[in-house]
Amino acid sequence: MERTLIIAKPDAIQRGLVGEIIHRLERKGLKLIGLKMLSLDEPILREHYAEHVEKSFYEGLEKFMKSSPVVVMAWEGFECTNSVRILVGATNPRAAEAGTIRGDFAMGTGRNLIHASDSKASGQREVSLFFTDDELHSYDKSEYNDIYEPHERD
Ligand code: IDP
Ligand code: MG
Repeated sequence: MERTLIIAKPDAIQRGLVGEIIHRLERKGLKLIGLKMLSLDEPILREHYAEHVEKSFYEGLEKFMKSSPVVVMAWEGFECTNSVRILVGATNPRAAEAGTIRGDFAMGTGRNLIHASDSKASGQREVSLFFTDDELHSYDKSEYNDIYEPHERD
């Protein structure tokens, strides 16, 4: 099953929105397979945000991501990366649709509450960057019969 990485960023921790983020992903029908709180350092941020390291906003982004602990989560679901990006909303929260996490709760592009993997391949890469195999849990989710058709559960 496809996996995707979510980070509740320092602004979500400060504003008490971690529960809201988890709630939205849970009620969508996604399966939580890993979760931990940690403080990010420069090496992991440079790797995670490799595509942005040369950009003008990177220095501010790194400083912000180190400003308090974050909560990282691995979620699983059929074609979950794309569905999660739709729930999360546009990078600039002022342009994000109402009903999305960023659209409902954020205003600043550099304070957009949440990271979500942007493709199936980056989901796979990012989940293994933040979690060891031992930290990822395999279990049956009884609700799946009511969430998916049989061919979507494989
Ligand atoms: P995404 O988080 O929606 O995938 P990316 O383009 O991958 O957006 O950018 C990664 C993160 O870098 C954003 O979530 C945001 O926190 C920050 N960022 C991106 N563009 C800007 C900008 O123009 N100014 C400030 N921060 C930015
Ligand atoms: Mg991105």
